[in-house]
Amino acid sequence: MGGTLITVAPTGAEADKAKVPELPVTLDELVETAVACERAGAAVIHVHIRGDDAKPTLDQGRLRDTVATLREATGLVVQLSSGGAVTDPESDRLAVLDAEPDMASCTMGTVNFGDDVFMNRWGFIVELHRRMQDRAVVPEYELFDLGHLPSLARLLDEHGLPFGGHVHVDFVLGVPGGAAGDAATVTAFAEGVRRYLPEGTTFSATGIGRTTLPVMFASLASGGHLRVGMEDTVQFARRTPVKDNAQLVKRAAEAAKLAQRPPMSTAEARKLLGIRD
Ligand code: KMH
Ligand code: ZN
Repeated sequence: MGGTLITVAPTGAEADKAKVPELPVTLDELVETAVACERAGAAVIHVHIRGDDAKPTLDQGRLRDTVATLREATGLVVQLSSGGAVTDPESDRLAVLDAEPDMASCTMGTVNFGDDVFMNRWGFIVELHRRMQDRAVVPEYELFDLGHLPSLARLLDEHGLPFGGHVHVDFVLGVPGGAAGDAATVTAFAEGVRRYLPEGTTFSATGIGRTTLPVMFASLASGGHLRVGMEDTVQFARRTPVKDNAQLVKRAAEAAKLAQRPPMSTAEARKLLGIRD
C-alpha cells in the first residue's frame, strides 16, 4: 500500500501564544519546528503565519519570506493556508497564492467553526481552484463535512483536475460545527472518496482536539495519510500539553511504522502529489 504521508500543521490561526508559549509564531520558531518535524518524519508543512503581535496575518511580504526560508532550511513541501482566520477577506486569501507556495489549502464549503463561521462561497472556491491551476500550485482540498465530497466532485467535473492531475484531500474532523472526529466518520469519508472522487485520489485525516488519536488510527486503518500539529491540538494526552510539534509528528511516525506504512520521504511526497520541480 506504500508509505504514509505525514503533514504537520504547526501553528494555525486559532491558538493564543500567550496561553500556549510553545506555539511557533516567529519565523525562527517556525523554521526550528519545521526542521525538527522533517527529521521526525513529516513531508509536508501546512503553514499559517503570525505577525509581530503573534496574531494571524496574511501579510504578503511575510508569506514570501516564509516560503523562501522554509525552502532553504528544509526539503518539506510548503503548503500555505488559504483558509487563514475566519475574519480574513476573500481577496487576501486569494492573494496567498502570490507567494508561490508548492501547495495551498482549498476548503470545499462553508462550515460553522465553533462560535464563528468559516465562509467558503462556491464562487470563491472556483476562483481559488482556477488560480491554483494557472500558477502550478497543488491544492489540498479540505473537507470539514460529508457534503464537501460531492462539492469537490462538482468542482473537478466543471473546472477540471488540479495542477499535476492528482487529487489529494484532507478530512478535518472534530471541528464544532463540522463532521465528528471518530472512526465511523473516517470510514464514511473514505467511502465517499471512493464513491465520488477520481480513482487514485489520496486522503489524509486530522482530528481536532481530543479526536486526534481516534482519527489518526482510523485513517491508517483505512489506507489514509495523516496530518498532525499544534494547529489541531495542543494537548498530547489528558492533562499533558503538547511539548512541541515534533512530539506529535514522532507519535504519528511511530503509528505509521506500526501499521507497516512508514513515513514517506519528501521526495516520495513530491512525486505522489505532483509538485512542480
Ligand atoms: N483557520 C481556519 C478558519 C485552512 O488552513 O485552509 C481555517 C483553516 C483551514 O485552518
Ligand atoms: Zn489551517
